[in-house]
Amino acid sequence: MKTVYSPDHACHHPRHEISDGALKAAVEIPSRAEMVLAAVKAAGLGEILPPTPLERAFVERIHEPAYIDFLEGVWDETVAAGRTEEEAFPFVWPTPGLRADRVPTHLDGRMGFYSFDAGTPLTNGTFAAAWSSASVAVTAADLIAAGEGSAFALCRPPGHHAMSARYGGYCFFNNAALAAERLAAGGRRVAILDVDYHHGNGTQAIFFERGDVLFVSIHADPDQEYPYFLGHADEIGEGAGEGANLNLPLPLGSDWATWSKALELALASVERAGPDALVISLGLDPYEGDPISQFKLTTDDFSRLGERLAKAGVPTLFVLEGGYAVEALGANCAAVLTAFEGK
Ligand code: Q9C
Ligand code: ZN
Repeated sequence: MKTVYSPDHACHHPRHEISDGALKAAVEIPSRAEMVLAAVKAAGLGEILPPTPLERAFVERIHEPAYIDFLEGVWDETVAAGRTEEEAFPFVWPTPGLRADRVPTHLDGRMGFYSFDAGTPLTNGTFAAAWSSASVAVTAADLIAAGEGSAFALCRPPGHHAMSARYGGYCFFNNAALAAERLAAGGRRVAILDVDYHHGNGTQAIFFERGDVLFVSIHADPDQEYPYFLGHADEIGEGAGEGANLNLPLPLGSDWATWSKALELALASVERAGPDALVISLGLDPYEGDPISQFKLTTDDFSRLGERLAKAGVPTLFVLEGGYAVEALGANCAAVLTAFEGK
């Protein structure tokens, strides 16, 4: 399996994030991607390729032009406002009862307009890193389009929380959605299976009214876990997308016995859709040792996941999402990918 990787992820290097209402050490940090890269090299997974340049017009199929402009310019605005912190955070949002039909001119208004949480630090190099991450995903999708049976997009920052015009959950561009769009644009039917611990609210929202891309997600119950406001079982899609969205929320503390039952339901739904390509939003945060998550998957369970996904028999693109147990990230990622390869 080929891996697509860019060192430009390291341009996004937050020191802090706001988590549980307080300023904490950031967990979505460059060493995550470096650990995963080292592990795929050590495992001999296959060639490691750089991304090809990404066309803005293609990104605009998923993200609003004004949102792309905002992300591209926000750090200059931050500096121009005289701010000297290493990160910038929003703190006010157009919730129901406030107006969302005007984009404010002030930096704090614009940050709030284009985000949905305060937990996602913007830094000097965020746009460069997020753009490179999206490029990695689309380049890897092109490998599948060219006939590869599998590929790994070593994306950082992650993407599945990003909506068409809102960042959040450490995500800026929705890498998996861009990859799925690339494959769907070639006339393929696409399924996305999101195994990150957190619900992929951005990916769901992007495809909610589309019937050509199935979205299935296994995640912690949003009543008890981030992102809190999406990811329930009654969200089944709308219009042409009705029936093309499946959420499988699980209780905190779920282990492989529980999780693998949801996986079987997820794959049964994928099988019914009969896709030409499968995109896995590969969050490694269901791991028992993850510092911000409360599922109990082991490294061996990640091997079981890879083995089971291979049995689906569909060309499969793995897109890296979350996972914050930095020391175990490489082993867990390699477990999925090498088991998929039957190694
Ligand atoms: N106690 C991804 O895994 N913090 N994003 C939640 C709840 C935000 C996770 C804190 C978690 C975002 C891609
Ligand atoms: Zn996650």
